[in-house]
Amino acid sequence: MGNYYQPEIETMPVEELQKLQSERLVEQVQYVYDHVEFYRNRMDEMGVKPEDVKGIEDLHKLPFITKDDLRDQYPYGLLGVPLKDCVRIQSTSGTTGRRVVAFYTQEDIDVWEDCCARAIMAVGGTKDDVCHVCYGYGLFTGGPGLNGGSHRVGCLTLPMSSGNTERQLQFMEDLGSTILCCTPSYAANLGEAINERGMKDKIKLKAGIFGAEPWTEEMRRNIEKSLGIKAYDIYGLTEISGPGVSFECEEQAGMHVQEDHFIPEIINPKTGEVLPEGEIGELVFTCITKKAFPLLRYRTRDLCRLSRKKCSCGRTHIRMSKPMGRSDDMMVIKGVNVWPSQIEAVLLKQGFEANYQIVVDRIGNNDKLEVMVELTPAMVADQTVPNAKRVADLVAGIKSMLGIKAEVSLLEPKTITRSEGKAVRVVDKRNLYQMK
Ligand code: DLL
Repeated sequence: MGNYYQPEIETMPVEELQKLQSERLVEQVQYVYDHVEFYRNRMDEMGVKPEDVKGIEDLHKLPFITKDDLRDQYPYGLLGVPLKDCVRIQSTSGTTGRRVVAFYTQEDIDVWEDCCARAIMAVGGTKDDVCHVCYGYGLFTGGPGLNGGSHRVGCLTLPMSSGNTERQLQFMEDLGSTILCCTPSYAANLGEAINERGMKDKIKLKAGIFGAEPWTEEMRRNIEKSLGIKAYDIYGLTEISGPGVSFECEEQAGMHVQEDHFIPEIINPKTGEVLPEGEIGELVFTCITKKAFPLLRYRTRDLCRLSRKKCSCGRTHIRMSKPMGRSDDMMVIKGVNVWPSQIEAVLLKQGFEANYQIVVDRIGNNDKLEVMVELTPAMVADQTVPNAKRVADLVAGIKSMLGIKAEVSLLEPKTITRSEGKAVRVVDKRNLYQMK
């Protein structure tokens, strides 16, 4: 089993890294032009020839590719190799429209698992660890990706998949799980279950690798407290490979993008203009090593910022901030741009847990924002603060965050269904077509 902290790559001086990216990009552009008719047509239409791309400074000359393109090309339109050279498919969890199917050669799987192994090493994982993976297995990339990474590091891997909390806790206790991999909402649920059963001292967890959905810093603190661990963020998407496209190091201050494989850009989602480092915009990725499903300038719809600031862990790979939401998650309520994560931040700041639901409706011409949140058991026990005050504080907090008034209601603990994978927290009854 290898050492998947790869300092010769992960701490490479930025100029060398960019040289490597340029070489790989030039090769990759020629590769997709030669192997994927879709790209050849797009580039021909735009009058761009492969030889016009001489390095990363020419990336902007290439066309973007969107989720709609992937859907139009479903299933084989973007394949860069004959189907017989593919060994795996994975698929997005999308609930609307056609699913996106991504293909992998064995080498693509190796790169992906390497990235996940690096993520596990970055949180202190070694072959002495017991890595408990309760992301879903199957078409979703979470389980297979972290599972493969865990094998590469040499951890004892528990391929738990999601759900069945009793069984999760039993294995966690009996087998001494030390690293937990799941969605942050499921980590919060496991923390709740462990504390309810008074079994925290029987759990050996030290770190968690949580991603696949947005989560706030407040939620990180709550999870760290309830599980007694350090909680690290991991990001990725099926189209680009899966988890491990970027991940946090011990600094917990942004996720290092695996730049030897993926080149990130931030663009203005409305105009497509590339934005300077530090500005918030839509994240775009170009894969420079993938062969079966080679995406160039793929628009993720995730909104975040990039930072080249030196990280004290020694890694030189650029960091991305936590995605603040997706451009298509953004709701326009009473003319104001609202991301669910902003409401979550207010709830958690005021001592609530991330057990909430947001309902948006339109009565006549007026938008109505309703936030329902569970009281915590501690709040129920504490009679000194009246619920009316808790509601008033939340209404004021949301007003000050968003500038709009919400109707807030408090629910009894455990009334909102717990999620085992990605949580669904917003119900928009207006059926509007949101920002594309
Ligand atoms: O969610 C891959 C993954 C699995 C990532 C396990 C991390 C851990 P998809 O189902 O294709 O793939 O969904 C990708 O999920 O575009 C983001 O909107 C969101 N997402 C993923 N990671 C994060 C994160 C997996 N750390 C979509 N924070 C992405 C916020 C995230 N959003």
